[in-house]
Amino acid sequence: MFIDEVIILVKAGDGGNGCLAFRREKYVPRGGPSGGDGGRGGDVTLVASNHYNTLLHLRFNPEHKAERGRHGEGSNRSGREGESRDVAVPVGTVVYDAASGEVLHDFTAAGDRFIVARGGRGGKGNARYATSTHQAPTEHEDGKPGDERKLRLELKLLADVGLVGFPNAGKSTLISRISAARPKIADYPFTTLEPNLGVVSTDDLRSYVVADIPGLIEGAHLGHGLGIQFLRHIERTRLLVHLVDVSEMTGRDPVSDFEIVMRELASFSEDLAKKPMLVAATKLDAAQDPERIAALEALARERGYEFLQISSVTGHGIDALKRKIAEHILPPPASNQ
Ligand SMILES: Nc1nc2c(ncn2[C@@H]2O[C@H](COP(=O)(O)OP(=O)(O)OP(=O)(O)O)[C@@H](O)[C@H]2O)c(=O)[nH]1
Ligand SMILES: [Mg+2]
Repeated sequence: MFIDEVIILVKAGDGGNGCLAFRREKYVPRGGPSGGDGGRGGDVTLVASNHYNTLLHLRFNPEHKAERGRHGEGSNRSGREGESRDVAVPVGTVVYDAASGEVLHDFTAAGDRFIVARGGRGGKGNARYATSTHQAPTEHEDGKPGDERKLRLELKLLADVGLVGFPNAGKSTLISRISAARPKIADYPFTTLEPNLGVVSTDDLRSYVVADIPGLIEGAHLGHGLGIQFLRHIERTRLLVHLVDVSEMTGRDPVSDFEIVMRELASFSEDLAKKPMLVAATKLDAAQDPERIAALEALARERGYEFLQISSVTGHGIDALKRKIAEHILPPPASNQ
């Protein structure tokens, strides 16, 4: 249903050319053929990695080339092999040939490798063609070109982070602020009728997926409001961000909003209620009464949750929230790739 997709071009290294040469040495008249073979070109290999959970890094970087093989040289020296190139993709990526639509590979486990473009063979040098009756061969071969192909990569997105809260708490506004998702936003409850997913990129070009789901109200587990059915979309997330509107516009108490949503989560599933969670007070720009915020903060901290204050309108606290989320769910930066 939610699919991340990217087209990339992969080009393996060409093989190096075989060399045409004859031995030339003092006191050795008419030395034999001595042209070395060209080196093989490098391969391009896709490797499944847990360090990525979207294809965003490839969108910025759609071309991947491996090095060509070196040409052969005289004195029977073969050319060096071209260096191969690994390209990391998230586990769950399906690789298609973009031209034919054929499925080439389905990555299911970290560390899985699949060669998508093979390097060209190096050409033979003239030394290879020598026989007893053909002692001064001038034949030599050019290297073969490396494979080049366009691939379409597809990844079914699973949300890493779920946004929960009352209707109108500002969930859709937040996801539109931190990702390219453009869900409908309006000043009435139940604007969001179906989950939206957004890919959020961090400063170091990593990314995670956030799900915005319809708001919860008291009795949601009994079928009130839009019902609790959408919570299954966030059952497998690693972190919840609980948004609580602290502006006076709600006419309600943020502490009781918070407790109602927590009760609904627990009625749906104990696991969901026990998931790691950040609590974010929203609409700071429209909140007049610091007491309301302080009361919510005290409750959140008492329950062991980190507490942040944001405004999606002014941008206040948004970067801090993005960083906090990344700290919770992303592994430390990969040392290579
Ligand atoms: N002043 C102010 N208004 C905000 C802020 N964030 C959201 N809003 C407004 O609050 C209203 C509801 O925002 P949504 O993002 O649609 O809320 P939601 O939580 O997705 O609501 P549902 O989809 O109905 O559950 C909209 O009118 C937004 O413009 C904020 O930081 N400050
Ligand atoms: Mg919404």
